[in-house]
Amino acid sequence: MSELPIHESVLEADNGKRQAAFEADFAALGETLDRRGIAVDAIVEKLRAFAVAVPSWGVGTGGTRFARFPGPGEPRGIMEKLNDCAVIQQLGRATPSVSLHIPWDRADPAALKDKAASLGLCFDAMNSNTFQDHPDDPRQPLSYKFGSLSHADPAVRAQAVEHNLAVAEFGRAIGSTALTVWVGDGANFPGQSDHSRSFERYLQSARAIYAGLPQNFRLFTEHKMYEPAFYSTVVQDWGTNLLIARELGDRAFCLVDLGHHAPNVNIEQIVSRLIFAKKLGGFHFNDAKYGDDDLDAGSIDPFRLFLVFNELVEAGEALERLAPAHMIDQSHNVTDPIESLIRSAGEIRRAYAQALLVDRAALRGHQDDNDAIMASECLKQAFRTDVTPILAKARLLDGGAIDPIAAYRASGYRKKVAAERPAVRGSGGGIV
Ligand SMILES: [Mn+2]
Repeated sequence: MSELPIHESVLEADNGKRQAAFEADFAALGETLDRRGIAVDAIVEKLRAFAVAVPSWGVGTGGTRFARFPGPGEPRGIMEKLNDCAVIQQLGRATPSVSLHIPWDRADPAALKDKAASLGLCFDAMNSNTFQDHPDDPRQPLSYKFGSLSHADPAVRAQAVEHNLAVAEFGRAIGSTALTVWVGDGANFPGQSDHSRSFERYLQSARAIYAGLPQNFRLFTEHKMYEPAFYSTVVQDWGTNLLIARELGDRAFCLVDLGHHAPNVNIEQIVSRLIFAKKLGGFHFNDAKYGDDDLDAGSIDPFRLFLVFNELVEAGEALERLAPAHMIDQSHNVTDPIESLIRSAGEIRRAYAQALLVDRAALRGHQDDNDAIMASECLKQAFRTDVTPILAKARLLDGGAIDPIAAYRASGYRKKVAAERPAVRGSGGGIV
């Protein structure tokens, strides 16, 4: 039944080389945590239960506004993308689901379901696309150049609504239970569009999508400060996003993409507010230095990622009721996308593990005593703890690799698929 892409012997050999050192490191960390009153095995079990979805578009090489440099062995369609996603899951054991993007991943739903099942994968939230035109789709003849859900022309809005409902229906057929909507609608110049009227039109369209969703679906709306619109964006921040989610109803939630905020914005506080409002729908994890850079999660500011998870752990039961979706949303320009996604999934779990180590009773005591230094140190102690052996243990117990990137390199997978998948010529910009 299993068609896993990496041969078991490769995994065993690589793990075998690392087993003794790993065991020693894990035991040492267990002792350290024991002195802090933390049972290491309980942390391992929580990590094993924590999954994050891989984006289908993430396994291809991304680009910038200037150029795209294709990598060897790029997947040529959704079935090959699923093979690559299976490598990430087989070695990292943190990514059992894949988030699809329509129309890029359109295929026969039954064939998709069978393929995913054979690889031990399932499908997470669906993503619609009304930020580019679809000349090959007879159902979408109108252009989104000047917007989609908020477009001035009701015919364009209707087309965009229909596309979203078709994506949800496609998702229902493959077992997905959520639709993520991000629109690039906005203006490049003051006066180009009216802030109020464009938002009202957006809401009207969003209501139509919400009303037409399958009963078991959640709707995630994603805010983004700028790009492609450079003056104003219709769903520009979490405040507007919260308005939308509240306006639509109980199954509408806000999606937080970490790269979609102004530099230095306190994202963890936004997360806290959305939990308070019971409207945190999920995340698109990535990292950024300047804008929506879509770099590997935790690669620029791991402390911020930790602080986001600190809010999630702090929320406890309130978060369990919300059950936010965890998804990666990245673009890989200079790395092997499989390696980047393995690394990101690991870093996301690392932040979660570190957040689980925070002594919450002590932290509250320091907060109530106004002891700023000790409260801050309480977080820093958890963040400074090297939880690498815990991550490895969680992977190992689920049949993964102690060092997944090393095992991937040892497998020769990229070389093998490069021979099977002819190189595609570089195209223009490739930000997704
Ligand atoms: Mn995103």
